[in-house]
Amino acid sequence: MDLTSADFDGDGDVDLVAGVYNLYEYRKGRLYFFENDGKGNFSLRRYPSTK
Ligand SMILES: [Ca+2]
Repeated sequence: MDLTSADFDGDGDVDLVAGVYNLYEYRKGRLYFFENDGKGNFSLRRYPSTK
């Protein structure tokens, strides 16, 4: 799993993105986007892999 932080949606708060991959079946990899509400609370926005 990889984790990175940046303001991905441009609202001024630092968000988190976690990438989870499967070495044997790459199509099962997933990307999780945690949106910061500005108060330090993160809401999960899940993005399925599409390719
Ligand atoms: Ca943000």
